[in-house]
Amino acid sequence: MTSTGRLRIAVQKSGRLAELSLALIRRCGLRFARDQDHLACSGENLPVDLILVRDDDIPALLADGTCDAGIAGLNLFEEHRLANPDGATFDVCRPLDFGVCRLAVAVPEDAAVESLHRLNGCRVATSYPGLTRRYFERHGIEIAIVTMSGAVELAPRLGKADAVCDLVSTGVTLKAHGLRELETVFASQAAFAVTRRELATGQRELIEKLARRMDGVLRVNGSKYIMLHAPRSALASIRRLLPGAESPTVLPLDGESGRVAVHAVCSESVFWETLENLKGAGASALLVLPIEKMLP
Ligand code: PRT
Ligand code: ZN
Repeated sequence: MTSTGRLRIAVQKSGRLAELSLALIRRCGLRFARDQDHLACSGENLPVDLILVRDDDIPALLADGTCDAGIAGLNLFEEHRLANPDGATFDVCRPLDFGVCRLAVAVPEDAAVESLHRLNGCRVATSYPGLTRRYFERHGIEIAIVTMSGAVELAPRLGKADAVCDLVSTGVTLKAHGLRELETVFASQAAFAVTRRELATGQRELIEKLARRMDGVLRVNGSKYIMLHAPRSALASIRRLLPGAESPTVLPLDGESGRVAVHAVCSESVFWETLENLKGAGASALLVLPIEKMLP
């Protein structure tokens, strides 16, 4: 807890997670203004300050209690935990469905390496020595780790390593560097984590409130509210066509005994094909609406 009693949440200042982290916090109802120095944002309607830092610093800021909570990649949280086995002083509470990537082993395209075991005795360049070591140890493969803070993809070409273990999302960067992906070492995405240091009751409650709101935001990601009219006789086939809808609401239509209105929350994407199929099954007056928030 900070001396001011305000909650401090660490988020990436700029980079892949920065905008999406702020957008999520905004959708949780926090209004904030950037401070003059652009190093923090002050919450205007809740006692929360957002501290804008490099993502690599976030696990340590939570571990030592400088910040109370934060958003960073699971790759960084787990790497920090492995590097500090006695100091697991934060809890990863929620994966957040963005910043999805994988830490993967890759080798030069023309290398005669068809399985991981062929890397026995080889050098592997990475920025994630802890995760990489754990993976190879679990597979009983001995490697020498070459730790690099960036430009890992260049290591084989520079003669520094035989393979790399680096973050991948589309795989385009690996290809551009003449590398072939072999295996996933760790599946990652952005996550919300909270310090294990002592917090005042009000602070803990505020974190829990924000975490519940994050759940509400995540639940509606990609969900849609569908409204349509249909003949009562077509209800069964229409229900089957509604993507990921649990129990639709069926309402009578005034003066039309054979027809009903159907309202449903669909947890999967609603494509044009879905709507066309619904129409084919007898539905009319179809409306698809975005859902902003949802509490169970
Ligand atoms: O300045 P700061 O230290 O805050 O940022 P950074 O440059 O260290 O990190 P940044 O913004 O690149 O990534 C932040 C987090 O985003 C990472 O810790 C991951 O959790 C997540 N993430 C998701 C990724 C990627 N996707 C990703 N593709 N992080 C990095 N990459 C890099 C990867 O290292 C490689 O260079 O993108 C390249 C590969 O991308 P593809 O699409 O070509 O496969
Ligand atoms: Zn970083």
